[in-house]
Amino acid sequence: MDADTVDAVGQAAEVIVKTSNEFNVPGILLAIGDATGQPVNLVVFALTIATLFAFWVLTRCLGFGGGGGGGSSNTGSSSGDCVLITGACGGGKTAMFQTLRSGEVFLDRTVTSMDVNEARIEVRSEKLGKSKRARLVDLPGHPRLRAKLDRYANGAKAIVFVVDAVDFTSQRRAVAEHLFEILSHPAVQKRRCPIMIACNKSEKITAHPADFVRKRLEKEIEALRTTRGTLEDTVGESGAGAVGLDGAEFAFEHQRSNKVDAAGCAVAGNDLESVREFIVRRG
Ligand SMILES: Nc1nc2c(ncn2[C@@H]2O[C@H](COP(=O)(O)OP(=O)(O)O)[C@@H](O)[C@H]2O)c(=O)[nH]1
Ligand SMILES: [Mg+2]
Repeated sequence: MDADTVDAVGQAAEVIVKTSNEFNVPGILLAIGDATGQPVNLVVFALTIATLFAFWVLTRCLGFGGGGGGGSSNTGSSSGDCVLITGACGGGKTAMFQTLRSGEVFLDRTVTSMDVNEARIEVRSEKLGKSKRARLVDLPGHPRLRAKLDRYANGAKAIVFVVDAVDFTSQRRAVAEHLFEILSHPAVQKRRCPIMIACNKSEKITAHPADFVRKRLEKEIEALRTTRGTLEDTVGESGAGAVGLDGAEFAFEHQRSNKVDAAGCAVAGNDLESVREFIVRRG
């Protein structure tokens, strides 16, 4: 049970106590006890459990207590077990989400969408010989990523950052800015979310290898760090956390709160073992 549910159950217990005072519940229970031939304590116990259970089911159905789903909740999936799939538009997030969900390659059927896709699915890594149930969230690339991240980061356990490995060079600045937002996000740091840079479309001969993408992103983030450091105090007013170490050129391994790895993958051909392995290990 998560914090919201515990809270809701607490409120339910209060209602039961109040109601019992108003309606002379002890008297009614005595009558039920007499009629059923059960000791009154047992009847009270059974009724309390039934009421709490009904209340819990009700709170789940109404969407309290962590469900996310892109609704109006400002905490996203607060149960803390989300694997966020994020990155710039066109990288293949939705194709990856749908392929992981259905097990069938899902290509050329996606339309650019601002909708958040969310599903609880079983992810299997053949390499690890293990499966894990995880709640996947396809978080669309958005100029105002921060708003979406704020909504979902509090429930994130791990992040798959999808990069188009073919178009990477032309998009590298925007991709780095996007990743910077994630790395500096207070909730992402606080929750110590592991991050996988998934270099998608690797089946294409023109795709850049994961190591190249990783190193190039380190350089771009270093450049951003320098400009942002002189423009604003990112650690101060914005609430963002520090990225990298003072006095050292940026490297992902300096990111103390988040382990960052990069690996190639391709939704095409369902070559997603690196992503599945990451989710099973870290999700
Ligand atoms: N060649 C190739 N194309 C892909 C792959 N994954 C996704 N795509 C295509 O890339 C485009 C954008 O994919 P989409 O999932 O909508 O990207 P999103 O904006 O990140 O959600 C679509 O035309 C996909 O069919 C891949 O592994 N290889
Ligand atoms: Mg999409």
